[in-house]
Amino acid sequence: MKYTNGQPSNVPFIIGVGGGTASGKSTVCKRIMEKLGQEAIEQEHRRVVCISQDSFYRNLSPHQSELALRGQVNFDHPDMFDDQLLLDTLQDIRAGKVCNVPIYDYRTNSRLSETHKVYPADVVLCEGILVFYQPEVRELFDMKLFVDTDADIRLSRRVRRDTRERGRNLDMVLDQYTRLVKPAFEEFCLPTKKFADVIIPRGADNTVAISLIVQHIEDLLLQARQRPTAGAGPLGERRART
Ligand code: UZR
Ligand code: MG
Repeated sequence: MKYTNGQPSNVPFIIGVGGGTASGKSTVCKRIMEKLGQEAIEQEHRRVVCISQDSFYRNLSPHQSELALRGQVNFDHPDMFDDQLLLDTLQDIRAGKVCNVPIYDYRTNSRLSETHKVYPADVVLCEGILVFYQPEVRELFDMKLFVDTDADIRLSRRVRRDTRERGRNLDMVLDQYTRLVKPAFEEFCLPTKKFADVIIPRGADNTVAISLIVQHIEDLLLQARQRPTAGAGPLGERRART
């Protein structure tokens, strides 16, 4: 939570969650949401919301789409993300606006025509492999977590996930991993670990770290409820409904 003149302000607290592919970023966020009882609440009424950098992958040209089907596009490179759209979205989130976030389809490597709405909340989690890469985006986070999971565990998870959920075959996953994913992790993602405030070893298996973060978020939510402005303005109205 931000303080202005010693008073807590209505600006949401934004937590960045970085880390290598299949390190457990999405699962860490899911566990946090579950433990805070947010998953059971309708989207519109949640006090904690989660967005993913994957939603901000750029649309590919027809030629790039063809290459992507053959595993020849480097999706782990920072240029693949629409940083401006992520930046604008985070700024809108800070301003308490309802945002439309693209929905990404990993099977076709493209954005779906529909978007999903992100409603104002007190705490926002933003997860992705390169969320700490661009300085302008990085500066918007009030807290930075880095999920640090061994490379062999990440690779085995990635193989399972990409073959089961993302329509890939084993050869393609392994080839893409050694040729593109691993070098990009070392060049672009790993160096961002130094920006983290908290490093979470073992990802979602680290229940102690998750509990500590949940405790911290609960404190933030409690402070948000005690704000003098509670009951007025968009956050107050939303809180009144929950
Ligand atoms: P996480 N990715 C795809 O596989 N297909 C796409 O269309 C877009 C992204 C992968 C991307 C990256 N790399 O490693 C991963 N590749 O999604 C990031 N190749 O997702 O953080 O959940 O692992
Ligand atoms: Mg993920």
